[in-house]
Amino acid sequence: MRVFIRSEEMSTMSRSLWDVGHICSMMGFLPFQLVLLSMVHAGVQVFSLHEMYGTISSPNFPEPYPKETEMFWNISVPDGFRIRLYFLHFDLEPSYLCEYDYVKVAADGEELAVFCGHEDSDTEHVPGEQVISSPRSSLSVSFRSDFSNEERFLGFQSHYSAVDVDECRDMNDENLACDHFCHNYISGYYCSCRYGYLLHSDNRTCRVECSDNVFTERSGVFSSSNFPKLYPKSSDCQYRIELEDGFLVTLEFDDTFDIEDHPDVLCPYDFVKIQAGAKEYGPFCGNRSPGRIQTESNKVLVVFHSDNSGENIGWKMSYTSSGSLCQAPVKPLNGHLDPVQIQYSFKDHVLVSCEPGYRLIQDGEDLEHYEIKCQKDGSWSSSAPPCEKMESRRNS
Ligand SMILES: [Ca+2]
Ligand SMILES: [Ca+2]
Ligand SMILES: [Ca+2]
Repeated sequence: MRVFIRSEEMSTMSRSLWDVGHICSMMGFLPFQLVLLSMVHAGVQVFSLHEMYGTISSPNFPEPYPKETEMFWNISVPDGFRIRLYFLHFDLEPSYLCEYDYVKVAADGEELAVFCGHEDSDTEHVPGEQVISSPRSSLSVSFRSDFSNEERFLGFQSHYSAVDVDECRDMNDENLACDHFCHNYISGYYCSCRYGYLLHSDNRTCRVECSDNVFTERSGVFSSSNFPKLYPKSSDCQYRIELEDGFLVTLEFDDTFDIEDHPDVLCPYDFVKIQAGAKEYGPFCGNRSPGRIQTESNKVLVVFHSDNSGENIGWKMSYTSSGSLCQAPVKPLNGHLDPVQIQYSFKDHVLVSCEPGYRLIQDGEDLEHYEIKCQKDGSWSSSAPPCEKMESRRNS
């Protein structure tokens, strides 16, 4: 039966001793306080371990450990490793919730395990075969014995070793995981990308080179890379439509539209922006297609930015262009125009010709055909020359 003072009473005692020391020091008895301090802290021994493996055991092991002992081992290994700790021998004084003597294992300020008791009888609190793994590259072990031991307890012996973290398998943080391929090696890992992609300077995400798309045709179609599959991360893409002066570009986004967005902030992650002359459209993101945008420019720059996370499909757009309109040309008498259209616009060509027996007369010469062009200012290059009867021309 234990008749000793338990820990709470001990700490009360220590505290009152401290108070005595404190009062004495205020009264000028400094030496007494210093002695008292070393008494209170005398039991705690702190060790820093930086080796890749090692042994930690209770004092005097395998002889019984002394009472009133506090020891603290701080193990740290290089980044990219974690620490595995296990016990080969364990024999501490048993107690309810290990409040007498114990071994505590902690990491990053969190308690991972508390052990006490005999290996054979106290299966609840002994480590047994358990292997403790630190979440990161440090781990601390503390041992404490109280002021009495009812029997001879031999203490413990444990071993630790640094093991490589397989970041490819154990990566929980999405913000650190490789975008495409992950390669583990001892003490670290690296990422690589599928063919056609480049590793971003974050060494993690895979970007594409997509800044040199130039379209000079009067109409066309383009989209985010991979559309309608997920678009690449960490990319800044540029699509330029460059048409001659006199054309106006109209853009039409496909209904399938999916760009990472935010419920409260306007397109903070990924976005499409359009610059057309002095006008800007966007930023656009989310799931609603911007639809049709009628620009007033012949030069349009579409910019698409994606950040380093998220999985979205992207966008697709087609563009058309229209030129300035020309009034329908006047058909010469006994002549015809080809093609006949409801509307004529910049760059349209019209071929003027005459009915059989008639010839076009232009500057005193007779011609079979004559071509007129709709110009960028909406005027025709010239008017259609008249058709004259061959007979009358010969007779004249
Ligand atoms: Ca004890
Ligand atoms: Ca590794
Ligand atoms: Ca994103």
